Amino acid sequence: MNGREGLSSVAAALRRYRRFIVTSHVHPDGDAVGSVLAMGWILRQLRKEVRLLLPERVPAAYTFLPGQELIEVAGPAGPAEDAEGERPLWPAEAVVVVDCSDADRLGPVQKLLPPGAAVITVDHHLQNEFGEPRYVRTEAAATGELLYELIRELGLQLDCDTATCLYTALLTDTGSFRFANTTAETLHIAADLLHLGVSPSCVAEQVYDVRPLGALRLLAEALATLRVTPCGRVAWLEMDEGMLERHGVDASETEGIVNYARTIAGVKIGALFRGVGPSLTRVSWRSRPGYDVARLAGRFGGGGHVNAAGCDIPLPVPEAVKAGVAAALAAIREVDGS
Ligand SMILES: [Mn+2]
Repeated sequence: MNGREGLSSVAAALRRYRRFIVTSHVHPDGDAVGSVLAMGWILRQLRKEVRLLLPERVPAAYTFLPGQELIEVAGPAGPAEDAEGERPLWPAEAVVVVDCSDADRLGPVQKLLPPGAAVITVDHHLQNEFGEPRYVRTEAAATGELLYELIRELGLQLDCDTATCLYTALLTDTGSFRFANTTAETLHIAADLLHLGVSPSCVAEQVYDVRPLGALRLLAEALATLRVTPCGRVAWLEMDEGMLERHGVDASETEGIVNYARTIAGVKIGALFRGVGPSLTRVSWRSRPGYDVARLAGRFGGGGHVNAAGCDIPLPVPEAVKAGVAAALAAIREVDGS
């Protein structure tokens, strides 16, 4: 169920069970972290036992979020394997998956989930593969928007800390309320969150303006690779495997770099090709309204949103660039007709 019935079925499921795990996708972003924290708060308000679990640690930009210290990590920093090489399962009757379209995107979290647990989903991605109960609304700018509705549905009184988590989810998934997914509803919710005491300047400062020096050096090196096709409609940036290490930053600092490729006048699709292995390239896609990069990413087994998507291409960067740029040009020709 994707509409209002989905909302009440999720609310009922949250009331039904007692012990929960709340989790989200690999490479957690502001919406993932903010939504996990907000869902944790909702469950505590309902007097449930809850553990928050992410596949990777919270990126530095989001460590200002209230309650983030409660998030446990399933990856290398998570619980140790026992003698049989098994990791202890987390006892829970239900797993709440927020802002995540399929089980593969849970990464190392998958192995820690009790097999019999019910799965409850709240998400806004296209092609969400989880079953009922679920509340999926793809027009929502952020999962944070859906959690705001859920909080209303449950009749809970939002506090300033949780409002800050939801505001951060909205802010980051809309590119600071600039992307095409920003609606009147998004801004109404944001306004209500400000009424609850959220400081937009403090959140923006923490998210965008407290960066390690290495992140700026990384950006400079990535921008130096900028290329544009002769027709001027596709632009892309490249990063080699050693780039992050050279600047002493983690992958979360690559977030947003792809947007520079799409900024150029005339460019319809921008991309960032990042080598993550000798024969594996991670691609982030951004597009202008009217050009569907979720479908483009889907051709390589990835997905996401219409104007922001990602995929992995099992090729070294130069070959992945060839394949990716050709596919992007083909996608543009389908729309433009030439
Ligand atoms: Mn999201």
